[in-house]
Amino acid sequence: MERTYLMVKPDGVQRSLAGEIISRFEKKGFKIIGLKMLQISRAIAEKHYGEHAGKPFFAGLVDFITSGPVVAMVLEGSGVINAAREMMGATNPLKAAPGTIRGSYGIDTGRNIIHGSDSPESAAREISLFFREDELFSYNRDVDRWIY
Ligand code: RTP
Ligand code: MG
Repeated sequence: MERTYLMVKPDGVQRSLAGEIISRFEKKGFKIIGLKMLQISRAIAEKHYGEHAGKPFFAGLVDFITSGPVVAMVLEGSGVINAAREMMGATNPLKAAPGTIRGSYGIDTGRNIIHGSDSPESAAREISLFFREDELFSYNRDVDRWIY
């Protein structure tokens, strides 16, 4: 089964949106296999957002993502990487479709509430950056026969 890394950013935690966001993915049918709150160090933030190093918004992005606790999770399910990106909406919340997470709750690109892996390669990299193997759970849900 496909896996993705999702993270409620510091603004989402401050705005009490963590539960609402987790709930959307649970109701969709995706399985939570890892979940925790943490505050990201600058070193980990710079690794996580390494593809953006050198861009004008990089320093501000690292400042922001390390500014408070985040809620990190790993979700499992068929097509979950792209489906989660669709449910998040466009990077700029003003361009994100109404009903998406960013479209529903955000305004500013630098305060866009949630992160999600954008490819199988980044999902694998980000999952291993934030979760140890023994923090990821393998379990069966009876409801899966009503989802798949
Ligand atoms: P994310 O990685 O956080 O899930 O967001 P994303 O894929 O939708 O967007 P990405 O291009 O990877 O950018 C990472 C984060 O950097 C901030 N950003 N600011 N000012 C700007 O032009 C700009 N562009 C990107 C956003 O907070 C974005 O989520
Ligand atoms: Mg990205």
